Amino acid sequence: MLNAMHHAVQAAANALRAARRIAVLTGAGISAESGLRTFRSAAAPDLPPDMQALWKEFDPQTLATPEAFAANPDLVTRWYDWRRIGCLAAEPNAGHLALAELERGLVQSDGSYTLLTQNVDRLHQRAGSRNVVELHGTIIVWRCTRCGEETEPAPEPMTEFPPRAPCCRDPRALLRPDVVWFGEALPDCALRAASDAAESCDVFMSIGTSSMVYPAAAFVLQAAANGARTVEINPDPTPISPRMDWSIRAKAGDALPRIVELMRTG
Ligand code: BV8
Repeated sequence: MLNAMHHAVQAAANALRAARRIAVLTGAGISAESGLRTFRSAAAPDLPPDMQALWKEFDPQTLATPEAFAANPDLVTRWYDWRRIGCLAAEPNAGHLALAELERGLVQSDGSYTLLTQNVDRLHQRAGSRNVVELHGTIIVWRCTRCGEETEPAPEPMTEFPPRAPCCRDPRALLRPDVVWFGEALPDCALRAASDAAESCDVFMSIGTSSMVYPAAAFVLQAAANGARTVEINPDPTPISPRMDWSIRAKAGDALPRIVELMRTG
């Protein structure tokens, strides 16, 4: 690692080792090394043929809306089911595993840890993270558009689009992914947990997010305003980079294991 980066990693590790209360926000970037596309990266040439057009013709932000679902439930549910199968096939990477180890160490020493994620892939939970707040819901669970009943579809591609909801006889009752679309409110409990964590943490780490989606991007600034030290891990600069105590230009899968090792060894 370059000297400047090495210094930032060491300083961040020192601050995290001294912290009693740690909050972390993750975005699609921490799952990139598990093979899952980020929201704003370029279209991927290796998509299956029937998905190329979808990915090239549509900006995810125009598909991740209630209006898109109402207008074309077939297209939107096909896109989400394709992503769901990709999430189920992906494995947690070194970044996910390092965060789970960080949480175990802190909790064992009576500290508190909150992991706020914008990701819908549940890779943090599969890596062993316990206190995970899904700010934008999850693609692994779908819910009835009529009665709200939740279901976890089988780990294989759906065969009916849009999928009918098994819980309601009404033929208009469909299944939709249990995610928060643009223009939809985040769950109250998630907002409260995020705000509480931002208010009380000693260190707030923002990892793998372009910091462009709100209100998720605001929590690190709320933490800084409350006196927390702030760390960012992202290969690219983001709008919050200049305001971080340490902004580490690295992949999560490289920086996080190194930080956790330095926290352990001093
Ligand atoms: C709401 C789920 C109100 C679906 C998603 C101010 C306040 C409140 C709202 C707004 C506001 N200003 C604007 C809004 C509206 C809107 C918004 O923020 N728009 C943006 C585009 C300007 N917000 C909303 O609509 C939110 N709703 O506030 O409602 C309300 C209140 C009451 C009643 C009704 C309504 C809802 C936002 C949630 C939308 N849902 N996802 C799905 O997944 O399909 S957001 C979507 O973007 C994903 O969740 C994604 O996680 C999220 C953020 O993107 P990132 O995770 O950051 O991913 P991205 O690709 O952008 O960046 C990846 C980064 O990783 C890059 O920086 C890259 O450099 C880096 N990276 C790459 N590789 C690595 C890496 N980093 C580390 N390691 C690597 N290896």
